[in-house]
Amino acid sequence: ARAKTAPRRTAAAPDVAAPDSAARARGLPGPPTPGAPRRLIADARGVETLPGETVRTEGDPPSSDQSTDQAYDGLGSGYALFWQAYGRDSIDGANMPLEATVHYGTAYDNAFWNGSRMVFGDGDGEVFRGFTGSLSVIGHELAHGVTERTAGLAYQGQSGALNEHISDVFGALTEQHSSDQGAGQASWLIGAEIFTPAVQGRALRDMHNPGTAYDDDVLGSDPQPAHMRGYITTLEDNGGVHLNSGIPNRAFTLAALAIGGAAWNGAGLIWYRALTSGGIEPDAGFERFARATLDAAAGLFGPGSAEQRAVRAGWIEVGVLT
Ligand code: ASN
Ligand code: ZN
Repeated sequence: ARAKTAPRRTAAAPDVAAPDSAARARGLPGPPTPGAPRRLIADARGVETLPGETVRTEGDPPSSDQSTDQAYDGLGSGYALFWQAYGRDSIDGANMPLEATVHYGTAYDNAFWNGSRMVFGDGDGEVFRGFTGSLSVIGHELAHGVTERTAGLAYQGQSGALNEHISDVFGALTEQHSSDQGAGQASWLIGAEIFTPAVQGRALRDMHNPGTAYDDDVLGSDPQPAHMRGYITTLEDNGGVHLNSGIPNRAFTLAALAIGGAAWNGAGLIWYRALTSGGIEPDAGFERFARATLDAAAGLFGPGSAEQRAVRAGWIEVGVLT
């Protein structure tokens, strides 16, 4: 079934006026143009100081640096998902510039959203390669910005695991959307590209089969649970936000696969509406969010629709709803 309210919009004609050249010279983006991203990539050149030096802005040709270009292209793909699938114009819905810093720190084994920009390390070369090498990771970090500007899910405990889950959802969907992949062909892997061959790992996380992405003996990390009975109570990782996200992650993939087609149009649209329709408070837990997805599915596809039933079945399967 099709969504009752088609959120897709076509991009507006590009602004005829070229971005102000003085602003461009300072590395600032041109004026807002709905439907077109304004990307700024900076290079920290191996230190942990932000933002770093601006090296590529919107419309610039490819640079000579792979990480810079991966970030630029990846932000373009993330922007395209939110605009084309949901009609959302950037992180804030108002064409906010998409800012990223690459080559952050030395052998830095992570990527993050700092409240205003996405930041990517190069990895240590032993376990991790550069974090810009994975489109699902770039989409994950961009989505942290969207969550912050919408539901504002607090990064602790269940709301924090939901925050992580939302980033995995739109990270995976960024990759699927950019390669026009159906739910059935999707890998559901987050960060499949960033382990070195020395590591026995397929990815950072497997959304469909949580806890199976890598061997925990190698990296010394607890596996993700796939059901509420495995919910992990810990003081580490803000209360296990990167672990317990496995539970809603699996609910999402089950719903997406049952609905079929391109996941950004079905389950992704339902999740986007649940996140942004105003019913989710910053301290929301799994059950509250699950009910918001049922409401969103009913609003988009109708109460009792196959889509709504698929969403409910997903949450029941992982023990969040009964
Ligand atoms: N890569 C992690 C994330 O984006 C960094 C963090 O824990 N904030 O979730
Ligand atoms: Zn995250």
